[in-house]
Amino acid sequence: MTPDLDVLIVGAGVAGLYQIYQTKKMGLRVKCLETAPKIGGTWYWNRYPGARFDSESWTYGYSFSKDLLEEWDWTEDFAPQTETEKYLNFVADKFDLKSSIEFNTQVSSAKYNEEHDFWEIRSTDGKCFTSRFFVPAVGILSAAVMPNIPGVETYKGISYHTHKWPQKDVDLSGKKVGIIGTGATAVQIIPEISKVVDHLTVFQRTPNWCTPLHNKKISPERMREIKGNYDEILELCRQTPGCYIHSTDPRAALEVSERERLEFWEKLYGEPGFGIWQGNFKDVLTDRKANALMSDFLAGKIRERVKDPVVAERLIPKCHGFGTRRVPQESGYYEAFNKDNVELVDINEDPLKEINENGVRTENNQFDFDILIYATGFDAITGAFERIHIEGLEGKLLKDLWSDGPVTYLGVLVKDFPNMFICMGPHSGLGNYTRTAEYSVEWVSELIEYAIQEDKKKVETTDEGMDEWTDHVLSLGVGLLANEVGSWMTGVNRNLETKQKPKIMRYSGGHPAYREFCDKVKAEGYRNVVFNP
Ligand code: NA7
Repeated sequence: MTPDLDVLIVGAGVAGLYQIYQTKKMGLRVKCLETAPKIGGTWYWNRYPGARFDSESWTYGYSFSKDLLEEWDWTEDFAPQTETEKYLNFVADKFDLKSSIEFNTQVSSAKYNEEHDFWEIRSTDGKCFTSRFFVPAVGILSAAVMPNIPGVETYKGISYHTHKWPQKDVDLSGKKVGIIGTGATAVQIIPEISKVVDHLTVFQRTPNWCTPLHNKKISPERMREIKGNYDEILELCRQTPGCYIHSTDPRAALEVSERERLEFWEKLYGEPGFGIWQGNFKDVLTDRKANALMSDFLAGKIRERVKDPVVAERLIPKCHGFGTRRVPQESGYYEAFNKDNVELVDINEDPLKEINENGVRTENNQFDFDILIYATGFDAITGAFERIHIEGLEGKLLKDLWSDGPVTYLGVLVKDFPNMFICMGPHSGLGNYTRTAEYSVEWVSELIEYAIQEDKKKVETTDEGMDEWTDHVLSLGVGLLANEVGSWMTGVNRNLETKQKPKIMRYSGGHPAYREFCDKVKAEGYRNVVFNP
């Protein structure tokens, strides 16, 4: 029995779209299943006010087509969601990718059929697709999570999770609004909606170290200049650990004078984007003393910017150092708390008791709302994979295999799940998403091409491969302060019983080293990959 398809991709986001492009280029039969009615993934779903890039727009676009680079104009250094969604549609139309996508199709299970050597992929509406190769490109931040607060289902007003923000405009003007969460999403939405709502109550459990985005418009002249420099920009991204334009400073914070240190931090604080996180002194993210000094510097900034000293203290993180959780990039976040219509409730001081039909009840107060916003994040990195029943050989489930943390070879292959090639999952080289996704898609596509050319029915890894890679990822992660702290980056979600302890979820050797490793595996005839076992 031959399968309907050569390659079935799940997810039409940044990675999935490029995987369609590559698969079509190889002349294979491809289909992509997408839950949403439109393409875009992250950039389709997260359409809340203020949603925008934290990576420079002109480093985020696809690089595989010179024409595309030439044809597309970014209008802001950190493009808003609307522009990015438009960009992805432009790409999909230009390369005729949409005709390969089945929209409104949510995958519920993927099971390897051992008799026929193909994957059977089923959707919630009862369809079944068979495919030789299965490429889940489901994203690391796509499984949204509601808070486990008692009574959450009883609220009678309007409520939205930021990830499921409606297509239509939401009129927040003159409304009493509550928002739960103060992660990167909340930090984008709060200043934006504080301009229109009658009153905004922010429920904060853990403050974050937020740094200024310093977004600005891109003039047509500057865009022309950027286009002329794309080769250099993309090469720079290739060389930096996270594929951003920012790269770690070779100096150590503890080796330079206090004056030099503070001057450098002032400079970084005044510059756009992730430079302050990705381009800081080399010891800031690994040395507790250096990290504490940097955190003190930022605490000073919060105290300067927030007028009420009590509110300022609430906004200063006390339980984790700078950069050990994802650094939210802000545009007027701290100033929002200087407004009369914005109130910060620290739920450590006044614990959140329940959500009821009118709003939120804390130990000391009842807060009634017209609209309640859940900016409560995701079951990150592995969540979207685990929401699909993925069953490999002998009934083995991916979810069970990963219950103690992910195990993979290169973040791509998993033993006993033949012909499944994960695109941008745990333990892979993550960073500036498009830059890193392009590499992963190309590596996977070459493996598919090789298997087809060599007529290898089944492609798998070995126990040795998974042990080697998983040990390597775990050893690289030791010493990075972020891996000791609970956050989505370490797979912690306090709403989920099984996700309470930090784990090393990301490859932290830097993308150049990741590429070097994967290139070498290929050059060695796909070491630790077995064909037709
Ligand atoms: P995050 O960064 O995971 O933030 C979620 C926020 O919601 C965070 O402040 C949580 O507090 C808070 N939260 C979650 N559940 C609860 C409950 N039950 N009670 C109170 N507060 C809660 O998600 P984002 O969407 O902001 O950002 C995700 C990434 O998407 C972002 O980093 C970008 O890369 C894009 P906690 O910190 O757990 O105490």
